[in-house]
Amino acid sequence: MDRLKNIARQFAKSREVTELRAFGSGNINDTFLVTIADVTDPHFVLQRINTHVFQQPALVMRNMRIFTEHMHQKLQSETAPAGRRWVVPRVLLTIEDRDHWIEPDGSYWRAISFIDDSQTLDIIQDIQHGWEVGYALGRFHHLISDLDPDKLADTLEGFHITPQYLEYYHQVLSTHTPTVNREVDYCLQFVRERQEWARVLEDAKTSGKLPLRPIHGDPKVNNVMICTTTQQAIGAIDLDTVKPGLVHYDIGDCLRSGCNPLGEETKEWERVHFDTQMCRAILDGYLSQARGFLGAHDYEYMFDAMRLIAFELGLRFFTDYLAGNVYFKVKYPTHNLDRALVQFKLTESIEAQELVIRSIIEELRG
Ligand code: GN1
Ligand code: MG
Repeated sequence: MDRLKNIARQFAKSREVTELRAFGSGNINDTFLVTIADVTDPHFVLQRINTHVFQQPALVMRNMRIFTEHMHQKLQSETAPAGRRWVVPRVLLTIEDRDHWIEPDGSYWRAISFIDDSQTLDIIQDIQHGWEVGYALGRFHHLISDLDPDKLADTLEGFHITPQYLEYYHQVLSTHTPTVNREVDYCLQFVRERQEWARVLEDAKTSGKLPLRPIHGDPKVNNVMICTTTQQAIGAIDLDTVKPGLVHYDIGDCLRSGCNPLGEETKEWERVHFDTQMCRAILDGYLSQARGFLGAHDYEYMFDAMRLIAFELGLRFFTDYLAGNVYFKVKYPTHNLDRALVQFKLTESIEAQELVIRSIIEELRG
């Protein structure tokens, strides 16, 4: 704890660090909420960037600066939707004016401002929350849509490129022999049956149907800040994967996360299902902001995006279980297997409701 406080002091500058506690439920970075002796600004967020995942943390910080600057300019230059506020977290600097702090053991730390009067929720609460989560993604895409994607570095190569996750999966399978039980068998077969289709978004990208745009990369439910007074979405956090990609990765991720009422950490994987009512609310919120920049192909691939990103996350969890839990943080050895089962069940439910989901998309595109 003393060591952590000492790191926090680099960003607190002359203000005393009075409290520090673990914060949030991220699977990659370690996050802490720091309280300092400052009446107007008493908190900030301290994070250790996982450099096993983000091997070039300096690029992550550079992207974050470019992105934040763009957002602030854009917010100043246009009128916000009526009665709405949107907040972009600030990168805090150290005593030496750096955007990071490196410990003697090589660990890489950064700090960002805390958004007051707001919270994030791990599981979707109700239809209104769903609409707000969708709105947040739409607003985010709108605000970032005129940022030249070439200005952003690729901080995580292969992120959301499903065929590459499949390649890695086969590599892991060839060197690690899993103990086969009912669950593992279900997963192995699940992946086997969907391998060909898994290229769907990459093929659409290659053929020019879907363009590269700046994206968030990780717009799951608990990365949307909700104002505790108005219950409105007021920002998107976790900006490490802001980089060029397909908005479909984001749409799929937002929906696979928001339409799973049991949440991605449930142990009751056999009860997992995709809630189409929630899908309508999230898409409605999203399209209220995003209609302006989406074209016919974008709508055409929305169903595949939902199905694919749920499948892909299941594949990533399952592969990590097989590889010995080297990527995602786990609380017990079969944690990633349990998480994979949840995503595969969700994928199955999306597949079973294809017609309903497609008709929701058709109806909402207007
Ligand atoms: C990881 O660390 P966290 O929880 O924000 C992962 C996402 C997954 C998510 C699943 C860089 O995000 O892609 O969707 O877990 N981030 C990275 O909860 O791999
Ligand atoms: Mg993340």
